[in-house]
Amino acid sequence: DDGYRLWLKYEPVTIPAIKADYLKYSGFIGQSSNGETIGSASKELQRGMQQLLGKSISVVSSPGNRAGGIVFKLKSETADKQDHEGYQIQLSAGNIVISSESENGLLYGAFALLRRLQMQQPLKNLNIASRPKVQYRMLNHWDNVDGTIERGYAGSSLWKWYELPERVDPRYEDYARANASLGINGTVLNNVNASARFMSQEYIVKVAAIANVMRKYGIKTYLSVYFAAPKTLGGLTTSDPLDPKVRAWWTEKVAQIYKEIPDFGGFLVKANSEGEPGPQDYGRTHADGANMLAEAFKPYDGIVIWRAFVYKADPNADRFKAAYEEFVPLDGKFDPKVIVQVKNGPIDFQPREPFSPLFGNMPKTPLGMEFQITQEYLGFAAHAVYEAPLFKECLDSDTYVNGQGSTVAKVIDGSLHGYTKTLMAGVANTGSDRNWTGHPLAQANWYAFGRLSWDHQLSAEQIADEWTRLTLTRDQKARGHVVNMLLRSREIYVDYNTPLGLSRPWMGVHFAPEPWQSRGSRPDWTATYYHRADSTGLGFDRTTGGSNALAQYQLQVQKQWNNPDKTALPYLLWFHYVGWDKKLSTGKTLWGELCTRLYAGADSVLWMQKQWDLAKVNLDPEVYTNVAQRLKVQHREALWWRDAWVLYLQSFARQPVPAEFEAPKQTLEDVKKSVNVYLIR
Ligand code: BDP
Repeated sequence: DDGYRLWLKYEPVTIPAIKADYLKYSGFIGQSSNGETIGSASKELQRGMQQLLGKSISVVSSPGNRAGGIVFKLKSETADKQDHEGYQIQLSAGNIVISSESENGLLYGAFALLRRLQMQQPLKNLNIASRPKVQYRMLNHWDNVDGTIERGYAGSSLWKWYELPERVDPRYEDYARANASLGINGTVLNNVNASARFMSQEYIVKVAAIANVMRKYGIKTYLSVYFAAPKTLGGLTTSDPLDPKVRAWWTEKVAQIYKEIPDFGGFLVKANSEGEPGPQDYGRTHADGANMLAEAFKPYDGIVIWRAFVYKADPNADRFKAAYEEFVPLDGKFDPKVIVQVKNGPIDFQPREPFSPLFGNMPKTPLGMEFQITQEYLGFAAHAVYEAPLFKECLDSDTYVNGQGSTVAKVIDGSLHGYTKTLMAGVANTGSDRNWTGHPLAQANWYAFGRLSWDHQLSAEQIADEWTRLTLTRDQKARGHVVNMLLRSREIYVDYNTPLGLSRPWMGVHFAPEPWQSRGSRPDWTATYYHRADSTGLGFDRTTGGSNALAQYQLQVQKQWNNPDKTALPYLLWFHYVGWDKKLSTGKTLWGELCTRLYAGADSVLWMQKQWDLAKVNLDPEVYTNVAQRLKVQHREALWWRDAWVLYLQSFARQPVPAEFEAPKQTLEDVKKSVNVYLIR
């Protein structure tokens, strides 16, 4: 198994009674309306049933009173937009009936049915009704024109710009199928650090060729835009959003795009962030910039997604506070076509972050969630880290803005503030590698993101079990081992990588440990800025005595985190500077607890290897070996991380490694040398 088929493997049904049951509905597929997306739904059912049951099924356009098939039923639309994409699957008059108000819904219903059949679940009393909790469920690709992917670890870009539009790689369709099977309905094709080239007619027709494939699977295509494009591409003297010529340029540009892509999704914008141009270059606000673009979309369905990932290079500022400070004053000032997209945490996709204080604090502006699926800070494609627990931890966090139970999930699904638009985006981890994601287990993260964007109430465990069943093995015991390992993997990673609320100990490429890195092109691009280790202690004081970032949260949240004695240990160093000898709730000192976690984390990778081995007989040999080898890399690197932290922090704490652990065999200088190798050109 080379992993190409992902979770859409449709392996033959092996339980005879179940197979007999399924065969009862294999007489025909009833598709009475015509449309591209419903056509894809029928095609997928044909493909799935053929492989699951070994029987080819024909599609009929007027099933009449026939029984013994699967029938699509398009219902008339109701006012509720979210119902629109929902579906029902029921047994009725001897058929399996999939009904929805939209073709997208029928497609999602078909995939949901196939998921069930793949899991060999009985059809008795089949009665499923599901609707998405979030309206825009999308992937963000950080793919560049030259085929590279920013923070991509699975080969090069899927999009072959130089071949397009004439040659349309068949892989685009498999990509679309995989996404549609999860309910993902949008994709941003290019990097947020965008090239203006995507706004040229040459590229618009290339994008249109991809959009033609996506459309068949209910997926809208979006582009990231370079805010200064009116200047660099359009030849204007300015890109000032209040300049009439600039506005006209964008209006014209958007019209040009819609000519080629009538269902174009919209723009994603990174502006005045990490050196990207933006409205502030002209003394304007984020709202001025976003609203100008929104105006260009007025005649169309498209939207503007404006990112809130901003921070200035100010040595005295706390980067944690930056997005809130820039965006909260703009609440209510954005055009209704704008969604502000916020990363889950206040800094940047760290292995663990508190939730972003923007959530709950912009009731008049639809805020969308940005998760990172690609493992920029989670060990690239070498480490197995199942991300659903990370996503869930954020979604389940309570902002308390409207009292207890005001979770981030309720901000995102719009129920807390009555948002008219809702969005969840994931920075994609796909690439040209045959198995799409490099690490075979990283497929689970794409899967988990998609499933949660449809229904954030699913549990991390449920999703892991489902994915494992569809992708790796149907055997219950083997599944247990794999799921167990997946569920603990993120915590294990945090333990050897950034325990107790540490963050950003990386060198430039975010791969190797470099907690000693103290010089960078800006202060907040050094490791020491974040951990603040010195001879007396460690951690970033964000209480009133420090940066007071905590004040950006509701009182109840502040109470959770403002007292170092009461702060949950996973968040301790996010909010407090703690003395080396301070006794923690575990009974150990800070130094002792750090060592314990770093050692336990690294050792636990051996435990992961064991879980994987226990499942071996029920796994495909190719997949088994691939993961087993990567787990060896992971262990080697976990030890590297452990030693780097222990030796570096020890130079401040000046204490021995607790007796129960074997002190690192190397010196700090040795570790530094081994990291420096990665910096040599
Ligand atoms: C950081 C990445 C950088 C991205 C940036 C962003 O290191 O490559 O461009 O986020 O999200 O995590 O814009």
